[in-house]
Amino acid sequence: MAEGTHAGEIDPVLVIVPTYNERENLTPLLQRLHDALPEVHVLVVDDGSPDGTGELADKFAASDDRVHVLHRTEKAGLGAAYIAGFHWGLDHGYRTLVEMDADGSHAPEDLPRLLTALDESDLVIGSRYVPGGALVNWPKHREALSRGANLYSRIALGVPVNDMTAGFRAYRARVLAALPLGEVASAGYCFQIDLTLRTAEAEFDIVEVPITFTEREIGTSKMNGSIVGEAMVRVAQWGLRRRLGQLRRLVTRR
Ligand SMILES: Nc1nc2c(ncn2[C@@H]2O[C@H](COP(=O)(O)OP(=O)(O)OP(=O)(O)O)[C@@H](O)[C@H]2O)c(=O)[nH]1
Ligand SMILES: [Mg+2]
Repeated sequence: MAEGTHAGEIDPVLVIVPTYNERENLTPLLQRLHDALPEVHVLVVDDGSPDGTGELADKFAASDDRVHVLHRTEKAGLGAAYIAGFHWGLDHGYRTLVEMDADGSHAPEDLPRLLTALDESDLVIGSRYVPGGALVNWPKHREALSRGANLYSRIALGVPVNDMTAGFRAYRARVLAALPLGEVASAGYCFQIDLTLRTAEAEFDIVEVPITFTEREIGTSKMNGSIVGEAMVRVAQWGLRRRLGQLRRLVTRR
C-alpha cells in the first residue's frame, strides 16, 4: 500500500470516460493513456452506443484488469454518465477520479501534470484559457461559443475559474464524496459548471493547469442547441441565487 493510502482505499487513479458512439476512438485512447500512465484504471461509461463501443470496451476489460465498463441502457447525457461513474469509483475506493473525453480532445500525455497539481489542491481543471493553454483545429464558432459560455458563467457566478466548462479534470475522491451528487441534474456541459460551482461553494481548492485541447478527428460531436440552452438558463438561476444571497448577507449585517 502506498504512503498515505488508508485501508479500504485503492491507490490507482480511476479515469472515467463517458462514451456514446466512440468505437473508433476507444482503442487509441486506451493505448495512449496506458503508455502515459501504465498504473491508471479506466472506467468506460457507455450509454448503449449503437456502434458497439460498449462491446469493444468489454473486450478490453476481459484481457486487462485496469479496464472496467459500466453499461447504461440509454443515452442520458454526459452528466448522468459521470455521476454513475463517480458512484462506481467511490464505491470501489479510488482516491482520485479523473474526467476525460473519449474523442481525443484531451491528451492523456497531459494527465501526469494534472495529477501532480492535485497533490496541492482538491480539484485540478485542465484549462484551455490560462497562459500555456492551447486549442488545435477548433472551429472559430466553437471557440467563440466556449469562450462566451465561460465569460458568461464567470460574470454570473463570480467564481474565479477561467475554464469552467472544461471536461478534463482530476478530483480528490473526498470532494465528490462530500458533494450531494444525487441533486446534480445538469445533463450537458453545464454539468461541468455545476460541479465547479459546488466544489467552490464547499470551499475546496481549485487550480487550473494549461492543456492543449484538440478537435476530435473521428466521430461526431454530441453538442447541440439544447445543451447550450440548458447551460444559459441554469447559470442565470444559480447566478441570481448567489447574488441574492450576497445581498441578503450585506443587508442583515447592517
Ligand atoms: N455515456 C455518455 N457519453 C456521452 C454522452 N454525450 C456525450 N458523451 C461523451 O462525452 C464526451 C464528450 O462529448 P463530445 O461529443 O465530444 O462533446 P463535446 O466535447 O462537448 O463537443 P465537441 O467539442 O464538439 O467534441 C465524449 O466522450 C462523448 O462520447 C451521453 O449522453 N452519454
Ligand atoms: Mg469533444
